[in-house]
Amino acid sequence: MRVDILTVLPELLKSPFEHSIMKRAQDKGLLEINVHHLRKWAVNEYGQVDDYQYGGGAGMVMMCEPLAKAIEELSGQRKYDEIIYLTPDGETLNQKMANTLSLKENILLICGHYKGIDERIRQHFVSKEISIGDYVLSGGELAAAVLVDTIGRLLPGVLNDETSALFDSFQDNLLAPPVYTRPEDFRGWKVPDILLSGDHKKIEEWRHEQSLQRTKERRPGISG
Ligand code: 6GU
Repeated sequence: MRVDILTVLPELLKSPFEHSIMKRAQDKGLLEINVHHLRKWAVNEYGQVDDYQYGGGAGMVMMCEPLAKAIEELSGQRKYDEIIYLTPDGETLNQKMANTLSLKENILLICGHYKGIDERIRQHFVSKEISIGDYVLSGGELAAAVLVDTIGRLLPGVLNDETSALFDSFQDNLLAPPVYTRPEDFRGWKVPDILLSGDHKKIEEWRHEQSLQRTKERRPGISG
């Protein structure tokens, strides 16, 4: 999968992809991430990409021209399956959306800043709008990093058996069960006996039961 990202803060999008599983995905050639500085398509020599909003009010709006030119230039190089605008008023990201997006070949992400982007870009170029939750970030970059991470780890071949996505929280609409590692007794806090029993069938039943219980308590809205 190839991901192109349009941003005015490319620096924010470096380190999230340079470690661990995202690094491995890229090293294996399964994920290609290209970050593009929107100022490359600025309207003047000062690098302007935003302007005051019509109707008045505080806060700048990202202008049509730099965004349209950037999107058109990038779209000329490849066909995007989705052009996604990261915005708090988009559809809330969940595991099902991540699963669906992980099947795409090319996606373009647009990171908004200030008051957001001119509505006409949303109407004429954007195919999907995504939020990562009901709270406000100062820009779309951290949301884009979250989106790419959640998609990237689902690409076939990225995770191995030990990190398999099959056992993630949400993969079957259930939260993950609790996990423990050595020692068996830490300050008198014991690992549940069942996990030390060696009875794999019983252990699986216990884990499933824990998942159901957690989901019921913490996500009463979703059904397992
Ligand atoms: Cl995608 N962008 C911003 N600026 N804030 C957010 C968000 C996105 N998702 C949740 N909050």
